[in-house]
Amino acid sequence: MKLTTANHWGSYVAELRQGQVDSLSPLVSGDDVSDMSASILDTLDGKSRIRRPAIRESWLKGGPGTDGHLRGADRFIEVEWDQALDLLAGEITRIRGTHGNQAIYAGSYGWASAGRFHHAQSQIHRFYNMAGGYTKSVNAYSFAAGEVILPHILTDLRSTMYDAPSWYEIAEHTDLMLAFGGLALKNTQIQNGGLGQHTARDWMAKLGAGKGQFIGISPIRDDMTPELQAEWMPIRPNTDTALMMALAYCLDQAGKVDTAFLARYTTGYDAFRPYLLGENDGVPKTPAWAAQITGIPEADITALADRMTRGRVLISLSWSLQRADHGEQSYWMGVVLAAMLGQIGLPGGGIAIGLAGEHGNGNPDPQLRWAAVPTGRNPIDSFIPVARISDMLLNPGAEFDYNGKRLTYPDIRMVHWAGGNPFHHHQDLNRLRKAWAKPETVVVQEIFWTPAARHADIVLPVTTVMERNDIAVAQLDGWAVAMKKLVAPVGQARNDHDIMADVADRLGFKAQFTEDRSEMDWLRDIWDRSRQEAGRVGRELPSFDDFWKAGHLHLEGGPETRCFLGEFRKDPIANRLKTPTGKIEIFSKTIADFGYAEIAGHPTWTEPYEWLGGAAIEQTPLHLISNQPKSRLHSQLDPGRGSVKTKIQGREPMRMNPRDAKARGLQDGALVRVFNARGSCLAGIFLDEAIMPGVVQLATGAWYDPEAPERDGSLDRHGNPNVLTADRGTSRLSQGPSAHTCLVQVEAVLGDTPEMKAFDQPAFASG
Ligand SMILES: Nc1nc2c(c(=O)[nH]1)N[C@H]1C(S)=C(S)[C@@H](COP(=O)(O)OP(=O)(O)OC[C@H]3O[C@@H](n4cnc5c(=O)[nH]c(N)nc54)[C@H](O)[C@@H]3O)O[C@H]1N2
Ligand SMILES: Nc1nc2c(c(=O)[nH]1)N[C@H]1C(S)=C(S)[C@@H](COP(=O)(O)OP(=O)(O)OC[C@H]3O[C@@H](n4cnc5c(=O)[nH]c(N)nc54)[C@H](O)[C@@H]3O)O[C@H]1N2
Ligand SMILES: [Mo]
Repeated sequence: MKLTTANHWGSYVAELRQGQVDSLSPLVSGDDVSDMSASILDTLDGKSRIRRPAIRESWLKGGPGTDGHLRGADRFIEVEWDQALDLLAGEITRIRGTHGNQAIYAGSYGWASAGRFHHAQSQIHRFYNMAGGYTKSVNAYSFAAGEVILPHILTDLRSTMYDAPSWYEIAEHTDLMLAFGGLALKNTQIQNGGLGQHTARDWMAKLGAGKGQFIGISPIRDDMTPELQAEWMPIRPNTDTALMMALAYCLDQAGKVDTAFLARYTTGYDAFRPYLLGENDGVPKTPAWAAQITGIPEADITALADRMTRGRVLISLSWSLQRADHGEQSYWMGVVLAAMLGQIGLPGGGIAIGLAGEHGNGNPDPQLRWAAVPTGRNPIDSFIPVARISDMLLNPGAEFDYNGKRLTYPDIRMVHWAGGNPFHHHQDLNRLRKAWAKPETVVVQEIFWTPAARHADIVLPVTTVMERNDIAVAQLDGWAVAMKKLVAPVGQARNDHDIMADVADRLGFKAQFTEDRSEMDWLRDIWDRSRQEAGRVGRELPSFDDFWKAGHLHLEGGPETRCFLGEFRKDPIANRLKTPTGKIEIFSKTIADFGYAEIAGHPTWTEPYEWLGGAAIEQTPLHLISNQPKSRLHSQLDPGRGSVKTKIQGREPMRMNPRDAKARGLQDGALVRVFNARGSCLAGIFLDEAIMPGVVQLATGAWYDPEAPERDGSLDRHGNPNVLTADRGTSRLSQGPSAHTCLVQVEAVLGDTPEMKAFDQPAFASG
């Protein structure tokens, strides 16, 4: 039997034999499905799977709050579902009654799985909204700094995704693209929510063969795929703002600034220009100045500025740029530079944000707004910026700044996670472990014994997409795919929805939570509402039954030119931006009035807290780029074949320039210890000229594997870069994560090395 299935990294036809999935092949034959696909089947019933509900031993024996510091070190006791859910319902009742709903943190950030209905975050948020509310999180790890600064100066981040210049449009119109942070093809393997067909590589080949010239400005050469035939301009990490300023300086000095554009569409150039020219700080932002900071030769900067004065120029900013100290600045300065060129709102020109960040960003297929599970309203207004979780847990009652507001950290007694892995995504895991020891109860719903599950008190086993029915829609690529149940749940795994429904039952609101609908009723409802939505924009979707039978749908429509901010360009009065002045804000009075010392009213260059030009290079001379992994989606399916085959001696590979390896006497394939004052991990060395000297690259996602979990600051045996990164907000404006700001040292590991155990089951005690 053949059935369709889908996930964040592709769509497939599954061949079933005797109740097992025999094989998966791409839904669109010949599709460039990623290596991640290889990991789906071998993890399904693999050794890392959670098979039964489990409770942390000290918590079960001593009650809530017992030995929180043993989270991650304690044994587990497997229990029946009824007992686990009674304990959970009892805890929710106790905490609500004693401390109020805001004492429950259920922000539950993370990617979970594709599927409109069984979306873990939607389910848990719907549940807690009905249970009286919870402390939530705002913004995403991906682009928190961008999400906060962009509405002040340009437009919301969502429209930079949905209206982004498409590959089609770039191929037609762009003469020169400056890709700050590159256009990493590896990142287009996935799309949040699902994707029908991988098209980015073909588009990049078209771009490479076309008239446009591409410059990858990045510490890593392969952030531009060879198909693009791009030039590589290696840059010291976190110094892009300085380069942009020098380019702006050259344009200004050459009289090439589009002053008519600035006058009509922007405000504040006159406040910024004295800074650019050094009139108020005595530092003109010249190419010579930027050369010192960026490591890019002065002449190359001057020549690049000159090339930018001809033809249609697109300034492209990756999301990675802003996951760095003062990450707001590269976005602000990128917008200013594009404004000075005067091409914002023209096809293939101006500014693009997040292109190639996922498959859909740049994909020219038609888009549709798909319906989702209604999550309701949260009656509690307590929230944190998403990456402030350790700060919150460590400092209840403390005040902090965020986007012009003075806020207070709530006193969290219970943490509940479904569909995310904070021991993957958060920075400074040693600090997170200390913070994580504080709540009285930690609940994690997971498929696998991930580090987050191992650090919980109540662990509830959850199904994968292959064990339930759902609908994958690729918001940005025009596909919808029926995700059909292929196999029976492994062990005692249950759907997040069913788990929450049974807890709701114990708390007295099951009927409200489920609306008395079955799984298929929900899918039909989501489909029917999407169909109405489509009707409003003149599109006709088939009935649910026809869709389900066909297994997939691809919206008709040719490649689209979206012309980001084109309407604003046509008529900046009628189509004013949502910024306070309705214009692009080169100077923002709002931001200036917040009075944060670290962020002025216009873009500035400020040294990051750690960088290759700073004092810390004495002890830690290498800049660590912990970018997105090529072989995984974050930490997902790390135990799977596609990821495991990339490991070196069972550890995460770390790429290093041969020059830096030679200086340390390191051979290709050697095991190393990577360390700084915050922590240390093991990694396997992969020598590669594609990494600029002074930079090392260790992707995120290796499951955190502390050698001595009962001790603070233990060595991670596997290679999770977040034991090294700093837990510091980008600035008080957005408090975004700054993972890409990190210096380390690397040394050879001699003698015996501890075994990596992250993929094993935890230790169990009998009940
Ligand atoms: N150093 C550093 N750190 C980073 C970044 C970086 O660049 N550098 N990038 C950051 C970014 S951009 C992001 S988005 C985050 C990603 O961080 P996360 O989104 O937290 O990472 P994932 O590994 O995708 O975690 C999803 C978890 O959900 C589980 N899961 C999947 N499906 C289901 C389901 O149906 N139900 C339940 N209950 N669980 C499910 C998976 O098994 C997995 O453990 O990481 C951030 N962290
Ligand atoms: N295969 C795969 N694809 C993914 C994901 C995944 O886990 N796996 N995750 C998805 C998610 S959640 C997100 S948010 C996006 C993230 O998309 P991005 O944020 O763009 O991804 P990264 O891989 O962190 O960074 C891209 C490149 O930016 C460069 N870079 C880092 N710091 C700097 C800097 O200071 N200056 C310059 N010029 N370049 C720099 C690095 O060389 C890096 O390879 O990717 C998505 N795509
Ligand atoms: Mo992300």
